[in-house]
Amino acid sequence: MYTTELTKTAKIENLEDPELLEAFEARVAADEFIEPNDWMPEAYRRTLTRQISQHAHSEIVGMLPEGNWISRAPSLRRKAILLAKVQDEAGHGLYLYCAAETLGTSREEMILALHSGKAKYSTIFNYPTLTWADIGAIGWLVDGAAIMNQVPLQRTSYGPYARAMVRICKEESFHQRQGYEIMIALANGTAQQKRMAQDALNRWWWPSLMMFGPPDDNSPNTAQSMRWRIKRETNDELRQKFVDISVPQAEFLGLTVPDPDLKWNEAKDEGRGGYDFGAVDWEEFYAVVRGEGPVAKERMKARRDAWDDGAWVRDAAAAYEAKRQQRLAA
Ligand code: BYC
Repeated sequence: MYTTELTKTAKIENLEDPELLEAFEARVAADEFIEPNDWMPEAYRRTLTRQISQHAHSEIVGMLPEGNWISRAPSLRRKAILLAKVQDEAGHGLYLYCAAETLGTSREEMILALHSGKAKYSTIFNYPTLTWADIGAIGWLVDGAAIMNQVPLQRTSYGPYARAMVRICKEESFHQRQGYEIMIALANGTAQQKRMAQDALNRWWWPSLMMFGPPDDNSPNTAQSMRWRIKRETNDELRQKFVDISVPQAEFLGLTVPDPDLKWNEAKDEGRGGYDFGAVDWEEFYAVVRGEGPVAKERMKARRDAWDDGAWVRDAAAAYEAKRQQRLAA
């Protein structure tokens, strides 16, 4: 079981002005957006900073597995599309860092927290992209899981985060389609291409289910985040929806979901039906969260090197701004 900073600060909440807290909770309950200058409980600020910065880090680290394939995409068309997608992820990271900054933590602090291993990023990006089919599977499943998680975040209670999510979701939806289209081409291609597609599905299926986070009964943050409408659906609810949507998509491709326990259950979800699915390997999830994923070291090295290599650009921009201010003051 995780202990988090949030649980530690839960006690501090009691020290906060009860009237302010009550007014805040009433606004959240009325589905009003909380804005940067509004009063908010420290634990709300802290959990949002944690979640939004982790989300921003995921977008930026998420560029790496795909960036790897830009030079090897099988055609000019595929290359142009992949370039645009990777560029979109950079944009998502930037909107999210901006949203997180409105809570009072600087971008530099957030990035240093990532580089020191203090801040997390999505487990999914600690798996390698071995073949071109992985780029299809990432678009289809990883972006598909991301959309499932992010559509409800357009209604999250913190205004800047909700607004950033609107544009991100539009772009993620295009990403998901481009991935599925790669899978369609491979699944309808030669026997070897179809095997590649199946192999990618086998490798990305379970890690994609892990993206939604631990099961609700072992998720220390979900209950409070649902109360404060930071999260609008729980980890397990979203995971179930993802399985229900993705299984027919795999069937359409003529591929097999690598889960022998997968079974349609008519009675599930208050009679609407849904899939029962096998047990996720949570030991693997926690190991990857601890930084033991297959390519975790490589990913962090790439991020730290990019930060170091870009130091001259930050210095030049800061020097330019200082000069501009001097000129304005003169
Ligand atoms: N990976 O109490 P819980 C993308 C951590 S990128 C790593 O359920 P919470 C894309 C969690 O942080 C997708 N860590 O937490 C980009 C917590 O640890 P701490 C990224 C995980 O926050 C490029 C602990 O486990 N999307 O879309 O209520 C290309 C307990 O968990 C993970 C977002 O970030 C994980 N998978 O719920 C393609 C969406 N899961 O910090 C695609 C926004 C859990 O307390 N984030 N942990 O020590 C969220 O919706 C929520 O933060 C989560 C977790 C559902 C992820």
